[in-house]
Amino acid sequence: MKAYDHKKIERKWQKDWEKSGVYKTKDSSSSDQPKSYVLDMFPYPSGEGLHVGHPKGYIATDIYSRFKRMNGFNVLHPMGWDAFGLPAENFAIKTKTHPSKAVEKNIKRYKEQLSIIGFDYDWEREINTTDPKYYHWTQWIFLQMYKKDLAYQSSEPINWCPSCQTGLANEDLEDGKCERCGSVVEKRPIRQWVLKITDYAERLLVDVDGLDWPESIKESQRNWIGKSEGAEVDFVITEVSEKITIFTTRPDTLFGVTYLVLSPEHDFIKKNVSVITNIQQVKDYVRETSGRNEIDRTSEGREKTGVILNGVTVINPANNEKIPVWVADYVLPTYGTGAVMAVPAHDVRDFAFAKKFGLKSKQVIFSSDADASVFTGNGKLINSEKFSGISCEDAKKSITEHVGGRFVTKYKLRDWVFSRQRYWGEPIPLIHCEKCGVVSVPEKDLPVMLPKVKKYAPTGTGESPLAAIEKWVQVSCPQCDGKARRETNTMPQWAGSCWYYLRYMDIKNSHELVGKDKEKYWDPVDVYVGGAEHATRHLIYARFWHKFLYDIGVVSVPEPFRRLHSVGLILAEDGKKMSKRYGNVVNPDDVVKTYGADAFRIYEMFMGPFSQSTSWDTKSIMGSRRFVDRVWRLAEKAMIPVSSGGEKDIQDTALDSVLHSTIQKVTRDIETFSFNTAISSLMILSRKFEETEEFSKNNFLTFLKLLSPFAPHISEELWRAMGNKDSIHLSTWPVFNPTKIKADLVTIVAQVNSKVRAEFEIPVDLPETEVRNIVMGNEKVQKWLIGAEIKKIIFVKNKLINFVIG
Ligand code: ANZ
Ligand code: ZN
Repeated sequence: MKAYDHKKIERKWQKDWEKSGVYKTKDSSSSDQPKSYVLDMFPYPSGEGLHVGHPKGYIATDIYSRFKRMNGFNVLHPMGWDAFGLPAENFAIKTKTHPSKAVEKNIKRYKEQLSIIGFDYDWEREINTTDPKYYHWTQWIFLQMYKKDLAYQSSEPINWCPSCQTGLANEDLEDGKCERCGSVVEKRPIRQWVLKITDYAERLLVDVDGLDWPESIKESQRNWIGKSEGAEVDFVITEVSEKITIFTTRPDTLFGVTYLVLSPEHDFIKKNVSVITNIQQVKDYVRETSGRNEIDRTSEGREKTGVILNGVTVINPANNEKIPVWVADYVLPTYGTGAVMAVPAHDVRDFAFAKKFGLKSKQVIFSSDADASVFTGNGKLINSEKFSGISCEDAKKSITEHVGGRFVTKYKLRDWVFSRQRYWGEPIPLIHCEKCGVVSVPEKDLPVMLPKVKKYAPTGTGESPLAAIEKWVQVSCPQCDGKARRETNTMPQWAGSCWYYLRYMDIKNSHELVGKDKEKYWDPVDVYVGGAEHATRHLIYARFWHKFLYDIGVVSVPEPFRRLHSVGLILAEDGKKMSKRYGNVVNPDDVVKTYGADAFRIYEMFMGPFSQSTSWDTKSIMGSRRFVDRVWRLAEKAMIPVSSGGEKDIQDTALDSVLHSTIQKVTRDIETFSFNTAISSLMILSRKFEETEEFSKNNFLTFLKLLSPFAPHISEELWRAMGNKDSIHLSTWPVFNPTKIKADLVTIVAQVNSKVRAEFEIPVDLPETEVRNIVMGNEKVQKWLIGAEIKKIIFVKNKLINFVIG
């Protein structure tokens, strides 16, 4: 038998699969099979092409979807391109190619790179978010939101990236910097379209609990939504008949309030210029802090700044004390009421501020640790008049009532700034009419096509480049036919990915975004795989849109993604992130060329637990290739009985036992995404075949089936060479027979006071309680234990159990 020629064989089967359509998804209406919807987070096709880290998740879904198909499921495993947005546009600007051209080219390259890895995607369902037939429906969803008052215009200061020259959502920041380019983000007031995601905050929070997602991602979502239960309390101003309302989660500390703090953006300052006697100083401070980002402002360690408002005092409603009012940027305008009551004795930031400006501090909760300068815990109240002595929990309620406060719930989640002042995005389908105001583009006129332009670089004026295309901008009003102008902002890069998984279900539908029957059949996605970096962006946005679509009856289930797995990064050999910048990128094309797609796939799944990050190691991939070669040689052995006159049914109980326990393990491991341990049992089984003199062809075919999701090419080649007409990938997954599995046994010694009294053969890894039962039920041991008091039991798994008696 010749050596395994991966180049020839892999290409051959890739062509064959494409031609024969083995992976074509059956339409829901014609299928009575159960469905399995397996989805990758679709990539944006960047100019750099794929590196070996990208396919890791795709390999996992490929294995899983093949496994489901062999288990009788109708599988939907599609792929597409998230091609609008900043990454694509910034690349286009850098390389001076029009974004549409660049995207086309990059998609072609990505597809080539994916095709040589041998994925089972049904390419008839390919999605491209920049295709007007696709963004037609992205615009349609926006219009429905607009009609339901979930989209509104705002001129509040928003995050502005000075380099990308566009407004950004909170979710687009990383440590106060633009997630795309790393520039420090400023605050700028710019007219924006905003989506009222906060209307969904509570539902987004509650429904997290029911999701089969990694706990860490669920926790990030909860924190991002950030629900706080607290109280709003009014503080009356002495000098003017006005009040300042604060939000606190600790109304129990009201007797310890020594001053109030307003955010520099607070309306009170603008409205009371004549009352504040040091107004110039205050204005200077407000100007100085405007544009500072929130992360900076609120970090605990940062040096506090602020200015007192002279001429203004307020009354603490708990004890009627007069206290000063300050303005400081550690209070944000966008949370709570934009004003806080300061309790230096029990809040870290208030303490730092009070210390710097020499303000009073009053302890109102008892703490046994007298040295601590700030005590943020709970306990019994002190110095709180008639409330002294009661617990914080009780005081929260009674003091709020005492001061006439209101119990409220606040969320950290902010409404989603949804417009970008950039070219490469979906046009927002609205029209501004001088007479009628904002008017929706009629649904029959969708999609609003993104015009082809020569100049697409951002303008920096707060206007999108589209604003300069007069021919496109000028329209007649759909309502009054008068002069009107199109909205020129575009949607953010996250828009298209909010609902793409619905389109795969019904890609060709031209009158609905998804047909009812198809949606009912396929929804929700059963297993979704992608990077953990999407924990609070894509995964919150998509859940929001899905819930909205649920409310308007477009989808039939309240959550889009039932189960989620995050992919651990593949780092470069030097342990750094793979990046062109560091020159440490490994290209999958080269790896596939040298070692073959099957070895590449096996290697990536064998590197470690799927969700853990691991460094690439070219030496180790040789090990995977050797495994592939071993399988190739084994086939020869399996085929001998056939050529020498018919197949013998060889009985080999030892091999049978390993084979069946491997079926059991691989089945369970694929279901739970434990691919590395599945591969390791396949390797053990292959060695068992090697050690066995003669084995039946059927046993080897079973092994090939188990291997086929991981190594689809070689398994197909050998399967067919052994006389099978149809693809191995359409064959039936093997079922293990428990009676054939003989558990591995170990010998364990039983001791009493360290003297060996008996030996036992027990199954490997038997837990202590079971071993104890077996051993204590045995006469040889029992006679030493009768009447004695067992003081301690020492247990060493698979080795010994020792009873220490008195
Ligand atoms: C008084 C107090 C005393 C507070 C104490 C805490 C501890 P979470 O839990 O994150 O919701 N706060 C309220 N609005 C704010 C704003 N706009 N900018 C900055 N800080 C603000 O935080 C709620 C607490 O954060 C509130 O409770 C308030 O400080 C502060 F011993 O009020 B607290
Ligand atoms: Zn009009």
